[in-house]
Amino acid sequence: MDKDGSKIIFSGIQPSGTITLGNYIGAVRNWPLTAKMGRGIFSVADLHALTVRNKPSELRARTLSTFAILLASGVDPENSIVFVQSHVPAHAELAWVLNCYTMFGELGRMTQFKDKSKQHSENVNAGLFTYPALMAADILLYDTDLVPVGVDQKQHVELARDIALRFNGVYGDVFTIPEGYIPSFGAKICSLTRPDKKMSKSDPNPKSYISIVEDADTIIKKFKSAVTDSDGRIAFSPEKAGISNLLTIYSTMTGCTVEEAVSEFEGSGYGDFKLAVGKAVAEGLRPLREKYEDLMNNKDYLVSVMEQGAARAAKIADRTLARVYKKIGLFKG
Ligand code: AQP
Repeated sequence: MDKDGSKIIFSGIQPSGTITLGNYIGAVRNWPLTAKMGRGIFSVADLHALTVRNKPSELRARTLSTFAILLASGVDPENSIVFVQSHVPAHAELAWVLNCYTMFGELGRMTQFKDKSKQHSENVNAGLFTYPALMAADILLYDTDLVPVGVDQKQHVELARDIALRFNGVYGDVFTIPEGYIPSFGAKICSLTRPDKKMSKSDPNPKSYISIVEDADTIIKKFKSAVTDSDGRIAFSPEKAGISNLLTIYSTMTGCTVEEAVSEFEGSGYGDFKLAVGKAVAEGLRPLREKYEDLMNNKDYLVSVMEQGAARAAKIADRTLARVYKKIGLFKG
């Protein structure tokens, strides 16, 4: 809760690739909407992106472009705070403290840890394991009430709550207990090539995801090659993961219901349907893409917004960290 009683809404995104349609529908497009309920605080979570090996120049470039995408998606840096995680050292500092209040067993049960350990079996590092403690620090530093995320992050938000409750149980009401804000529809957009898996920005196969700033032709081409099934019916059901995913994308991008989309395409072939979904997405993302291109041509502006965002975020975060350090007994002369 903010000083004036308004709700605090916090979320972040890793610059581990270019923001996908999944990230956008499941999380980012809800950020400016939820920010209207109170004060939004949004971050490019670059420290989180270190759990995999990055080429330093690419990580730097992706951090800037992710920041630009957030602004192009409607996050307003006047009304909300938008910043890069590593520019506010309190995140790493509180993460260490919270590591000491997070149980080994809890971290081991995290689905994302299990999935990513399989995916990157050559580099199962301690950061990958303790990622949720850093995410808890991100959230708890700002007395966050709501965390708008996709369904894959639900478990991590729940762990942040558990950590906060455990800490408060020992030291009193230090942290606000956050709640996840998961959209009722579109919280898990699936891969275009493997519709049983979620769409991910770090997927090695670029055909599996739509980057929200790629050109219209590429977007349409990727939808044309999206994996479907062989029964030829346009229907929404668990057995038809590919078609259901495309219906979800179509309805979230056009604002119609799934039932309306199903009746609109009744009798159409898959080819026409996929083309229509591709066109709707390419058209729906056009304003965002144009704004993004403008912003990327104005790096000085982006850097100045980043600096202001970090200063505003640090003011709040440092206060919370000082409160925590005092409660746990760290000596200050
Ligand atoms: N496929 C998805 N559908 C809906 N929401 C999604 N999110 C991610 N994928 C989908 C939501 O996007 C936000 C930012 O995600 P993140 O960068 O913190 O990491 P992630 O959840 O691990 O997303 P990716 O794209 O899969 O990244 P990589 O490939 O690096 O692991 C979160 O709110 C997330 O729920």
